Amino acid sequence: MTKKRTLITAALPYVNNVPHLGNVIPTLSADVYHRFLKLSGHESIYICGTDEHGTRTEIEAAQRNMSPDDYCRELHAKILKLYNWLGIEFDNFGRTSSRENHKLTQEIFLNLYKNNYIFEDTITQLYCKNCERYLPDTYVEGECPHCKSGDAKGDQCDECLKVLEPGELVNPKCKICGSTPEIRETKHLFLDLPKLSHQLENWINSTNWTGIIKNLPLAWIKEGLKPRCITRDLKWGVPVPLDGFEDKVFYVWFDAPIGYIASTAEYAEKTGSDWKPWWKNNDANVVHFIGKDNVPFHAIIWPSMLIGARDNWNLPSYISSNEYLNYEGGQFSKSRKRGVFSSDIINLKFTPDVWRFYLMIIRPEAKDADFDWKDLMDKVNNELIGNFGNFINRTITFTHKNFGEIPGAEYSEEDKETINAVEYLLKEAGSEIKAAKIKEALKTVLRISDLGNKYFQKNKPWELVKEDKKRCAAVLNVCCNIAGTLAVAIAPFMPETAENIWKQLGNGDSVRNREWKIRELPANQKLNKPEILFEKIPQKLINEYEKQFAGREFKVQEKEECLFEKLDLRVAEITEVDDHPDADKLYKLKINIGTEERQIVAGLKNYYDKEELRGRIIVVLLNLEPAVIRGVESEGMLLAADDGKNVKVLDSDESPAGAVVFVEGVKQNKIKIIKYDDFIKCKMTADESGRILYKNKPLKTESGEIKASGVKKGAKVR
Ligand code: B3M
Ligand code: ZN
Repeated sequence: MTKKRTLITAALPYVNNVPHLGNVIPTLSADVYHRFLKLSGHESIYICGTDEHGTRTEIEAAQRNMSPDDYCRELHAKILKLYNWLGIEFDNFGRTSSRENHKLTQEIFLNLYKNNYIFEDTITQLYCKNCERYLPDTYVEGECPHCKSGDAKGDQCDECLKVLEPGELVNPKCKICGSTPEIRETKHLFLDLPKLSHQLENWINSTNWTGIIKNLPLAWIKEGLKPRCITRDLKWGVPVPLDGFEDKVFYVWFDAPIGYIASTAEYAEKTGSDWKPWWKNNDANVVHFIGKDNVPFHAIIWPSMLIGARDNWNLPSYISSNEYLNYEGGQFSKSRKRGVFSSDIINLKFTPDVWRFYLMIIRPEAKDADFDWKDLMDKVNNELIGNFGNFINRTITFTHKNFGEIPGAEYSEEDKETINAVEYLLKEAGSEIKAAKIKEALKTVLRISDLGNKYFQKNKPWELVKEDKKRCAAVLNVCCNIAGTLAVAIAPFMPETAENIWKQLGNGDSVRNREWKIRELPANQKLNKPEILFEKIPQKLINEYEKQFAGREFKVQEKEECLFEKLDLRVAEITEVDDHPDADKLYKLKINIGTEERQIVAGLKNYYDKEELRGRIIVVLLNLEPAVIRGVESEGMLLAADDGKNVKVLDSDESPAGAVVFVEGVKQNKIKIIKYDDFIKCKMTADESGRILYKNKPLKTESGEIKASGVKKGAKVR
């Protein structure tokens, strides 16, 4: 941090997605970092915005009968509102569709072109005849050619992080209609990454970075960078300023990072300042906060663009990349209504600061983390309230009652040692934030209040007040100053709480005008009325939220639709049972369906031993969209009946593996891929003898009926 100023960015949220709590991690981390830099007197600005281009926007806008611009403007405002609610303070929150971004994107492109880092080539692309459009990136899915993961997107596999070119996907499917797209040839522009590889390597080697942000680019360079296609056949995007490319626009990931610069330019315009010192001639640090799936774009492609444009652009000084946040052991899923999204949290009973606290204390720093309601309750009730809140509250309440003000003091040796220890911890927390170890820093702040509690407890001011009022005054003076220091220390993480403590301590200004230093509050400063900082979270509320966000399968009322005809249900035999390497409740099963073997993941560990499952005849849903469940591919789903207490697999002893499961009178009309959401609408329940009924008719095969023995009548099939 030798440079005078720092520009901070957080990954630009896609305008179409309501950010879930995992998406909020980089945004919030950057806010903490920014607030800290300001408290330490370092000039910094925080720049972000919405990432608006791409097919998805085009389609969603059309479906609403809106222009992409109107549609994006509306969503942009919505997303900004959610972030504001969380107390995230951007200096500018721009839009990648802005005029400024169009201009800068074309400019940077033309420089790259002039410097011979762009070339033209014909590529094969996926075209969906049914939808009459080329299918870029987010609208195809298929198998990753590298790691074989089943749900790779068109431009990247989230499992192995490899970036993909259109057409590389194995077994691609159109996500709009499910049909298999055809391959067509079109002319496109490429960024010549191989040509830039050497300069990129030198630069990466010159950084003192560690971890993924250094290792990933170096590993890719060693393997040999591939040219990157930077144009797409779409309308909504930045037009390509080159003859012969009038009907194409830039690939979203080409203009998105340039959006950081464009958003800075908007900030400069707003404030009547110049944006260039933030981005040129190495005068400023540029620090990006992102999730780890964005590392290739920020540590390889983006710096290569800036190097190749040769215009004295600042390269990133640091990239803080966080690992993934899971939701209660699985993934967040908007379509399955699983997990908490930023649009939900404003309606729940916690304050923005409580969310900020929990998200930062579990920040997936060194490894993936899990959002877990019970853990949230524990951390808030025990660490935040039991430790931090308790210290502040007992200090201010006791001092207010007995002195009404910050008492004057003569410090003992022990007092001085305590103050030094606090000072040391505060410095440590500061260094940790600077190194983007935000979760560690928050833990260090909690060590300060822990130390305060121990000091309070040891000195027993409630006895001193009767026996030695002078000593009592000194002890409470130390405690008030620790509380004041904590107000500053917690300010980047919990800004409202910080102001609240600061005010209770009798200060008239805002804590944000103060410095990252140990406090020396003036003796005789009048205290304000003490107030409880946080409310304890009751178990009942947590149970409620757990249910509310667990996903569709917990909802009782679901619109009934005849979907049975679409299900491809078959009898299968379990041939192998293994533990899922990464999840306590799951098994990895190999199943034989007569014509082939498949692998599926099943949550049966709490209900069956491996031996009970091996060789067992079961029923599987074959056309469920394949999923990767905590890193293991699952091609289908095993059906079980669940009465709330017992979970039993469906079976049919008489039927051979591969036998089709049907219901008399329902004509089969199977589709290729069925979504879980649609499957779950199809209500199947057990009767008193364990037969499985759909609309009062039993499920069966040519050889006999399907049963689930040992569940109560009404058990639901899932
Ligand atoms: N729009 C968001 C994501 O991949 C993506 C980030 C762009 S940052 C320039 O989560
Ligand atoms: Zn299609």
